[in-house]
Amino acid sequence: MGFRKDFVWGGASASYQIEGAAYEDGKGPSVWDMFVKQEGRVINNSTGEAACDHYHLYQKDVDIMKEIGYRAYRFSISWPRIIPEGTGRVNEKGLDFYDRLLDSIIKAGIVPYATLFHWDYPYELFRRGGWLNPDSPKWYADYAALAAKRLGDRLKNFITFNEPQCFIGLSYDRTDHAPGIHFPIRDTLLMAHRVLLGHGLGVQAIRAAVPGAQVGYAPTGSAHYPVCESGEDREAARKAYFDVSADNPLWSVSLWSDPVLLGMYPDEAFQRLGDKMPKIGADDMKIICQPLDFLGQNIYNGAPVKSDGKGGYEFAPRKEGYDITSAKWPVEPKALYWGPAFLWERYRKPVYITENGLSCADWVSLDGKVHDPGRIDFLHRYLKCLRKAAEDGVDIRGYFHWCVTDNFEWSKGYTERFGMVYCDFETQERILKDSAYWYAEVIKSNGDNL
Ligand code: GCO
Repeated sequence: MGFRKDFVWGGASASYQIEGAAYEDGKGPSVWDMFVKQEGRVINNSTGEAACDHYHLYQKDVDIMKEIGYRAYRFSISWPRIIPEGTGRVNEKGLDFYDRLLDSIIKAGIVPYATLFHWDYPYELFRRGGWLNPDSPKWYADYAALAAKRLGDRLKNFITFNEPQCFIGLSYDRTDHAPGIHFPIRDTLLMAHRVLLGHGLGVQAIRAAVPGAQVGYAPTGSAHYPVCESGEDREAARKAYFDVSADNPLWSVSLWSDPVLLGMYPDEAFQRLGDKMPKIGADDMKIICQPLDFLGQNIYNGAPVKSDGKGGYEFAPRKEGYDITSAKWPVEPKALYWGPAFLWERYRKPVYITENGLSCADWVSLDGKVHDPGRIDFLHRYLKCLRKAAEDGVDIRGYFHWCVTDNFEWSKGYTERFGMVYCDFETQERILKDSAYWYAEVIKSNGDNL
């Protein structure tokens, strides 16, 4: 049994976190370029202006991916690098970069998966109201059309959005991420609706430009799991996973995925949010719910849930001193069993884990190597759970480890190392960590060695 023979093993990254070259070759500013200039927004006031200098060192990175044996690589395209003002004028030099990158990935025998939007929103569009502007879905679709037309001769796998929960919730509700301005929930829900419309129009644009394209979506969410696998707790965990909480509705899985995959908002959204929900136009749900080829899901953790005995759910306390990563996120391997299982049950779409991983306090040892036994153990546990889900009938197609190289971790700057490859941000030297050699063996055996 185990994973499918054609299982897609790879790693993921995002443009602003690795590319650097923030002001080179005609790239326009993104909200992140402007956000990092504000004192105190990012730890140590770090920026992604240079990051991993992947813009210049991409060949080195692709060589590393080849050495690890990646079958696929998920990267993101920077919208303002190819359309500096977000709409209109095209920056050929920006497109040339993605041409070079794609050629190099394909030459290495790796299949490219491109995320069209991983948070570096064009600053000029932000100044025009961003996702509150009624034209914003069309701006996105025009950008998607350009990227698909220009790169679609080699690029066949597209992901419309990465973690809308974050680029709306963390950006416009909690303000930890760019542009970092708080809006009332009524407005953030309207932004969400426009993002969803952008997704639908974007899918149409990609399909029109690239016949046979495989198109998916990559939301996130904590994947809750039952304390006992028995009926009641299981039902409770499912409820918890797909709930829309009144305090933090933008973090919901169903609010963002039901419209896309089922053509409707979950009932809980209307129950909890009432008239704060956006007005839905006659054709909106039809536009939003385009046929998709796969559901990408970013899963890092989850929480134990049990039945409250009244048909509802409650979170079960974790033991004192439970396992955590450097980012203080809980270690919860079961999330990679129950997350895909619940998603498959509800949406019946092939699932890709588009991100999973952890940050560790990695450094270069006296022997010149980077030893990260914690990462190996973490991934080993998680991947065993994912394999079990596949064996139990969940249609799991692939797994992208987050991340290839250590990089700019948003408001945490360079203080969190998520990579399988160590990056010295002063010298730009890369060193494969022990986990990279371990992952190479996992890929070689298609996960049978786990
Ligand atoms: C995320 C982002 C990544 C993060 C990673 C670790 O999707 O949240 O896609 O950019 O770096 O999740 O926090």
